Amino acid sequence: MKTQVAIIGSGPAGMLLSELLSRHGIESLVLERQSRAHVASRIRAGVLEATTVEVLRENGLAERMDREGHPHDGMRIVWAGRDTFFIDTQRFLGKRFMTYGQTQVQEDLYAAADRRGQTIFDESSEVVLHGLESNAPHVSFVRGGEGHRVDCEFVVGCDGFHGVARRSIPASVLREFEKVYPFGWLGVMARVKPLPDVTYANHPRGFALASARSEKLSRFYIQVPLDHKVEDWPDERFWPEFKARFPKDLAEQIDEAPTIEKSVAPLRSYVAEPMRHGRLFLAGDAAHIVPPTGAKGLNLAVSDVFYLSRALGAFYKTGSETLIDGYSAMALRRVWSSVRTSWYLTNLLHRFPTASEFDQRAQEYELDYLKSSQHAQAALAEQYAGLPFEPA
Ligand code: FAS
Ligand code: PHB
Repeated sequence: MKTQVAIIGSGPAGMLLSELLSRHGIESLVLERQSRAHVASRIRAGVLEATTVEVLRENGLAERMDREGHPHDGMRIVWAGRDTFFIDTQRFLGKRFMTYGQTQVQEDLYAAADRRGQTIFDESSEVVLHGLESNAPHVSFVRGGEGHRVDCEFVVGCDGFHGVARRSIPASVLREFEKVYPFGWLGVMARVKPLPDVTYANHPRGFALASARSEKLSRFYIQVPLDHKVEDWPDERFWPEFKARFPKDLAEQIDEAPTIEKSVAPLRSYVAEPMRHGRLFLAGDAAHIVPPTGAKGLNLAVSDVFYLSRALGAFYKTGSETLIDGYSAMALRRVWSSVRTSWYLTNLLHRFPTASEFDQRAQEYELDYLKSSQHAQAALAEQYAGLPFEPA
């Protein structure tokens, strides 16, 4: 088989990339390890930055999002059961963000791929990348018990943190930066009305987050110790603990119902540099992971893909390699900005088991400063709503 761009992974990065490339008239082929049903069933992110919303709208991918998604003027921070303030992205920046599930984004991307006849080889195993330092790379894989080969001009690793692409970059070239946090998040989905705002809580009992999927479906999270599993958190334990971490006036607004999904995820910050090696590019979780506190993971996948599709579009249209040569540095400027913001919010809002009294005091005075300073709130609002893309 031949194609111009071989994409590894059919998550949001891979599927959005195939869409944007097709709009540049560039042919691609997607290789995915899992079944389509498995990929479509994953429950993950829920906040779309203003820039992500723009990319989806400008590429005809936002009809359902605009119908079912919920725009927000900002997000709320509450802490220690007393103080509360609103990071008003609309007032500071004239920008709103959207709550709309990654699960729905994935479905919309698959539907668009079907409409344009995109080639997606699900359940492909033993994917191996070859000739990345040549001008004629190829990808081998096994599907339906048979070996296959795809000759291409570029390979893009959209295969997530545990994928094969990043591991195909020589260790002598790759630089990795990592920070692992001493706690995880328990996430649940429940058919109850959401709070009015996406609300982050810092409480002596630990972090909690109330978010939304629709008027009748909420996504809730609490910080849990690293060794906790879903089994440790039956509903009868989750609901009182979750509500205990919010001020009384908000806790009273939280209805209870049987949870319909429950998962525990560890938290880490991770960046791999460079995001390009020869004819291989990395995009999305293949290159970076952020703690979900800043709601950046999915949005970084979108910004990587926006930059890369623009760069490949210029290459195929004019032969210029300027943007593909500059892709890694440009993508990493936004990646590190989001990585820092996610790290900052994780430190601000969680209770660290090893925190000293000094650490705790410093955290509380940072919250006091954020509550009292419009400048500090504007800076956080700018990061949370999503920085503008850099011009080509
Ligand atoms: P993905 O991991 O989504 O997709 C990679 C794809 O590549 C997968 O389908 C995988 O099957 C495939 N693949 C892997 N190896 C392969 C191989 N060798 N061959 C072929 N295919 C291969 N972000 C937020 O903003 N907010 C959140 O609340 C949030 N919660 C999360 C919860 C969990 C449990 C996880 C894991 C992530 C969460 N994230 C969250 C981050 C998440 O949304 C990612 O940022 C987003 O899925 C990134 O998309 P991709 O880069 O496409 O990677
Ligand atoms: C979500 O809606 O799933 C969500 C919202 C905000 C976050 C993380 C997850 O920071």
